[in-house]
Amino acid sequence: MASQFFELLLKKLDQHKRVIIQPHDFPDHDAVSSSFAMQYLLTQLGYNCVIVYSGYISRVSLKNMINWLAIDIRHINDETLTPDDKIIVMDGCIGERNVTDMPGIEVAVIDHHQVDAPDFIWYEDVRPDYGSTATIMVEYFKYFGLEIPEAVSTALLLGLMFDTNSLTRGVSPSDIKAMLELRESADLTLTNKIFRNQLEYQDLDNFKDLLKDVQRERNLAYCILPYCSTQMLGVLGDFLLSIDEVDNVVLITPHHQRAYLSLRSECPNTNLAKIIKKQLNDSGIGYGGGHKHMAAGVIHSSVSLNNLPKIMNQFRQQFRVR
Ligand SMILES: [Mn+2]
Repeated sequence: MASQFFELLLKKLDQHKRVIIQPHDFPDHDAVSSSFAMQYLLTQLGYNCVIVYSGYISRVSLKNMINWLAIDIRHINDETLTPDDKIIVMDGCIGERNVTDMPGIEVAVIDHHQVDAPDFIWYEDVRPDYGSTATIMVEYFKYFGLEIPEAVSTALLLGLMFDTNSLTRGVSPSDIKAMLELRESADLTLTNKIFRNQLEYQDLDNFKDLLKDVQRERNLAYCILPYCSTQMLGVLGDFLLSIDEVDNVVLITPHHQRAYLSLRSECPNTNLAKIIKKQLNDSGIGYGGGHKHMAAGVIHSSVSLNNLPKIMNQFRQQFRVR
């Protein structure tokens, strides 16, 4: 539960100055919705907040969520941050490669990834057993005895549904409780419409590429794809995981001299966050992270793309020993 420690953080924040809420870069539904909820909550408590993100938002269902729920989220290039700004990081952690170090001081981290918050943070709430940061936010509203308005509920429900793939991935009892509560106050027609329409017609080309090149080794499906967006990489990974014979997925796609990875697993004892950190961070060829059953990473541009088959082989080894 949110605690008196969060109230201590609030006491340290100046109500006359704006507070920056920063979702992780290239934010997803959970990052945007939990930031939106934090913005509403802090506004109710008398603070002035702005949501600032880095990267870009290209996924159609996320654009729909932002537009239809009128979420005020601003790009870092359109906001002037000062070194004195106080930043609350949502669904990510400062120090991780997917959280840009913006001007200002990071004072809080609220996240459900496997992360270590740095010591200089004033407040941290990291719950790797939770399916979404949205779930954590539902508990914050409860702590303050505040009702969650319809737009915020709808967004949080979407964050929870996307991150847990409709309660099939990384779910805790708290997520189920949060889902029940959110369904009471969310616009379910809008939620389902945003959730169902995840693809655009042009995305079918990525499926064609996948079906042409995908390979299988026992319960592992893997593929080095021609360029495909990181969001689509996740969609394709979930698609492969829905095949009965496939329990693990490794996808790699090159883009602008770099390469992006997406991993999925439905094996209870597999920890993909550990695997990807071992293969990329520890060997120095890139960086990655995430959860036990869902992880992502990037290979540095200094690594030749000719090495991708070799890197893929190293990942295949990880699933062989299990
Ligand atoms: Mn999340």
